[in-house]
Amino acid sequence: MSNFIRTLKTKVLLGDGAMGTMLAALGLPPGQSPELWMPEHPETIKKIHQAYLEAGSEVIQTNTFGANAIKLKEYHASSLVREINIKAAKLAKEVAGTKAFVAGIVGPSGHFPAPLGDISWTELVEVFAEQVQALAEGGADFIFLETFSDLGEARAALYAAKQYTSLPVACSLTYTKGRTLTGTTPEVAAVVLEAMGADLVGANCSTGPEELLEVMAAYRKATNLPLLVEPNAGMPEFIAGKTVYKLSPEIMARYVEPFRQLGVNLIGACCGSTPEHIKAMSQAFVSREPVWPSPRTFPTRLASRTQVVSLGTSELPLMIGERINPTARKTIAEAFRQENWPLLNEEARNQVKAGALALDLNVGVPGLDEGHLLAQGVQHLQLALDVPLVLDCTRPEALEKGLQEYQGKALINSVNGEEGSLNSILPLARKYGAAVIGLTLDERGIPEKAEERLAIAEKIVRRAQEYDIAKEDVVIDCLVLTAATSPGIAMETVRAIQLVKERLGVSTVLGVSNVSHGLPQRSWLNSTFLALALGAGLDGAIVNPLDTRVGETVASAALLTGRDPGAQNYLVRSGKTAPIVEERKDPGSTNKEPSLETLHELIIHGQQDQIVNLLEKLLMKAAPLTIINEGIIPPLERIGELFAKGEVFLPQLMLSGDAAKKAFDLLKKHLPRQALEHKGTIVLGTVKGDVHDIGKNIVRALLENYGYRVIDLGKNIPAEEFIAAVKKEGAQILGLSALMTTTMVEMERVIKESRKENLPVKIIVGGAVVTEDYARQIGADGYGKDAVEAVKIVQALLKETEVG
Ligand code: B1M
Repeated sequence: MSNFIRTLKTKVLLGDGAMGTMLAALGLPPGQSPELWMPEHPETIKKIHQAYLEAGSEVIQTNTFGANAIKLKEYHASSLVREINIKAAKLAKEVAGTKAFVAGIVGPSGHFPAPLGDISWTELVEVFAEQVQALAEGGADFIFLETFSDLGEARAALYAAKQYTSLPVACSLTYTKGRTLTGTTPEVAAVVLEAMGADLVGANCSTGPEELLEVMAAYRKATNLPLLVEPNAGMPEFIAGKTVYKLSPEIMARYVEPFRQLGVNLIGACCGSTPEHIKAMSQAFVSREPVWPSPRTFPTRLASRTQVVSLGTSELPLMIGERINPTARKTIAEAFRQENWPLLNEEARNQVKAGALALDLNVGVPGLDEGHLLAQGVQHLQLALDVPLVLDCTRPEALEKGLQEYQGKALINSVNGEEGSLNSILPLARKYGAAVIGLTLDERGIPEKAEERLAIAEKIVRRAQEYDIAKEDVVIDCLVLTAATSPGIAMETVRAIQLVKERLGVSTVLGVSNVSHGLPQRSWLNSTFLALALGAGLDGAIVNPLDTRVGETVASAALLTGRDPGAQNYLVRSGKTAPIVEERKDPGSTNKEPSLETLHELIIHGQQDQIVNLLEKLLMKAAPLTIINEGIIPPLERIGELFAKGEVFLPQLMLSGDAAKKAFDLLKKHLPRQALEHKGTIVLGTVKGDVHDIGKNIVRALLENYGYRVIDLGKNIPAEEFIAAVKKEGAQILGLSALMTTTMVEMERVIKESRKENLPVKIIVGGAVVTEDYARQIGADGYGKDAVEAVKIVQALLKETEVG
């Protein structure tokens, strides 16, 4: 065990505060990279480390937050990664000596993993591996991954740190309203990161210490690992052109003891904090003794990016949907062949709607590339649904591809007692932080007797533990053969489950449907056998959730075996009580009524596949502009509200945006072309920093349909580009769109710059947050509340130009 971890076990350590805030105060020019500034100013960096050390910090953080190849590329300096990280670690070490530990800081790349973003797992791992190796070489005592807002990216960074260094690794995410940007809770983070091998987990940055109290309490509930917290000195506020953090050293100090009492082991501060904050915090400790939770064990926990589900003796039996499996289903095999992800998503959604709390994903179609399909399947399913996935694949190379893409804690289906299987699958489970199903078969096949199956189960558990896989992460499947060939044999499986539960105490799962293979009325046999297995202690079943008899059996057996206290689940399932959490209404399957409400639902759920079909029908009843105004805009507003309330997260927002775009792209072809009135050229775009373009595209389509020449520059457009285009195209009108309060200020800049150049152009602005007042205030010539209004304003402005 490293000295750092040993120390943490016995003493709560004090971290340091902000680097950026201090650098700005000591002369870092605005817009410059702090990491690239460092080699020329080593004494300034050391001065900051020294100030924190003197204030009481026992952990000093390297100035390397953005020192990865992707961030440095923005400054054409990606070749300097190694040099800068080594240098920064050495500088920190020189100051820290033996008085403090050096944390090798790694910040996010600025890109989300695909499909949410544009970067692959392999690229992310390469980028982080380069940085962590250099930090280790420079002498860091541990790697500190901080301010991650996406669990997928954090997983890649953690993987790189564990695989490419032998240092302990701390991993910290940033939270707003209890979730990261892409919807991860502290509980999910704890489960996933612990399984991936993190040595310390926690939260930094965020909105300040008050909110992080609850976040840290949730972490402590979910893990026995050491915890860390480093809050901002409050929410950043923009006052008189400057970013201000309002929490004083005294206020920050008040949170030190509450954090220690919650069980946090490393307490520091983030943006806006200074050595004064750290000094006040160091004086606020009543004791340095860590507060550890009383000893406890956890059930088997699986997680998606947003939720944890548990499997174990005191949990409700877990229903795992079996239907995405091409083995006996031609439609599924065909869907994989065609890579028809909408159909597979729908198959998945239907199972979840029917009560599945996890989904088995089997992509094994002979002749197809299983690794590619598993990776793609994982990407699509995890974007569309919140339930954890069970990766049903025994080919290690293919399985590895799926595990890389999975952003939660998967369940691998499966390993068995054969040496080849144990030696290839267990290391993958360890490396990628997955739980694993162990099948009770080996080189000799499936043993007949329950005792022999127990022996294989014992071997699998032991071997998993040798690979450092926790016992609770091994789930035993005692296997059932079809009752058609040997009717009595099913009871041997039931006996094996009982033995495994009694002797090994691990969780159990069972692929149930095999029992009825080749027999009529399969549902009778499946549900009866399931009831017997649940009675023997089965914890989870891989079943067809659409078979209502199966769902009813699970709910009834849960009640009868004492796993459903207060019969809460039973009452919900039997329709006697409303579900505690109301599900988002699901539009369900094919061939909807062609109504605007259906279009709303499809956009809210980001279901693109049925949109074209629906629109074709809707266009027979309503004008394209009506469908845009009444069918596309209201659901986007609704999803925006849900997003603002923290009820949906960025991935869903993106899916809805994509669905709306698809609808709009079709509708715009149907917009009637109007007679040309005053021909003119309009340069249009969404301003810098803003990637919203649906509204701008509507404005463009209407203008074009009115016969104007529109030069659409796209989104995220800097002022200079707008100005250059106006000059080049000889445009009479410049149209600016912005959707966020943070980017509408950019409009003012564009207007100022174009006025400075005396451009003979009229400027019109618009976008959700822009008001007529604001438009006037920033000197725009016109404001369009919506696209129709925008056309009218353009017409009027062009008339003015002519008159002028
Ligand atoms: Co984002 N987003 N989003 N988003 N998003 C909003 C705007 C937000 C209000 C949601 C919310 O929190 N309630 C919020 C902004 C909050 C604020 O600043 N007050 C927000 C946020 C915070 C974000 C991110 C920061 C989220 C994050 O990462 N934390 C991020 C920002 C990324 C960036 O830009 N740097 C982000 C990302 C995204 C997606 C990429 C996922 C996606 C956009 C996809 C795309 O556009 N290609 C998205 C979406 C879909 C939305 C909402 C839900 C819908 C926007 C939309 O298309 N509306 C939105 C919530 C909302 O607006 N209620 C939201 C429909 C569209 C037709 O309306 O664009 O207003 P609108 O256009 C209208 C009129 O305003 C006018 O005509 C159009 C047609 O009638 N108009 C003009 C527009 N431009 C005009 C120009 C003119 C004249 C009229 O003259 C030139």
